[in-house]
Amino acid sequence: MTNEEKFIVDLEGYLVIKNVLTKDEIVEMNQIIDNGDRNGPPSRWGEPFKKLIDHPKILPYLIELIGPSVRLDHDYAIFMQNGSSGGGLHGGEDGGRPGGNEGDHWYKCRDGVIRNGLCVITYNLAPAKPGDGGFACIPGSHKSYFLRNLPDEVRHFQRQTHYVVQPEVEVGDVVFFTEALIHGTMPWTAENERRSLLYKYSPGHSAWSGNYYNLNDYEELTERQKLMLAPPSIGGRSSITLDDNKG
Ligand SMILES: O=C(O)CCC(=O)C(=O)O
Repeated sequence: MTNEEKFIVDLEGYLVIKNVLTKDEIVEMNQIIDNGDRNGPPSRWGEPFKKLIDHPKILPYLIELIGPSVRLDHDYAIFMQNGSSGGGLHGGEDGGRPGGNEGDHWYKCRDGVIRNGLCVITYNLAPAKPGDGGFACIPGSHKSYFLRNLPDEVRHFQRQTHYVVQPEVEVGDVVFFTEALIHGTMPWTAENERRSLLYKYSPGHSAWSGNYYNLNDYEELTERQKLMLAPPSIGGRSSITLDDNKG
């Protein structure tokens, strides 16, 4: 992760990482999706999807932004057709709503070290051009003290404002965002289907999802993948490292 990328994550709460997936990876995953039933978490759709658990180009970001105990909390796919309606803006440290309980949504930076609660890595298997819809967010809102002041009509995309953005992505790009950021899904207007795979990570001591991974659901896992799929705990965890052969 470069110094500039760290600057952008601190400033805006999200980051577009270009060209993470190769053409071969994209073709293979799209073929599996074309021929498959699209049910369950994508990490169980076969080898190319399992590799995304600890993709070598993404792992350095996870370790730097969530810490060396990072674990995969849950994963799912979003498919949208032209006219799909999406979902309103949400997230933020308290959900941005009175009574919000989004306890795992937080962002902190101390002494130059960034840490987050639940974070998302979105793999894009289809492009989202300006105006297509899909992922949208309010850059910088992960540090806002006034989330509850967000008007409902903005939250539901009924009124356009300059501070809600829909980042452009090309096939193979990844969007990182912290769930402390206000974000949501705009209605999809493109002719092509939206195909996004969301792999969501938490620090090793915490969980957003109440369902933990069952290692028996996977044919073969590396030691590192086993560690990253482990349920949350404080004690008894080995650090995740960039070394392929270790945890
Ligand atoms: O990618 C998107 O459409 C947003 C997904 C979302 O709302 C979430 O991760 O909570």
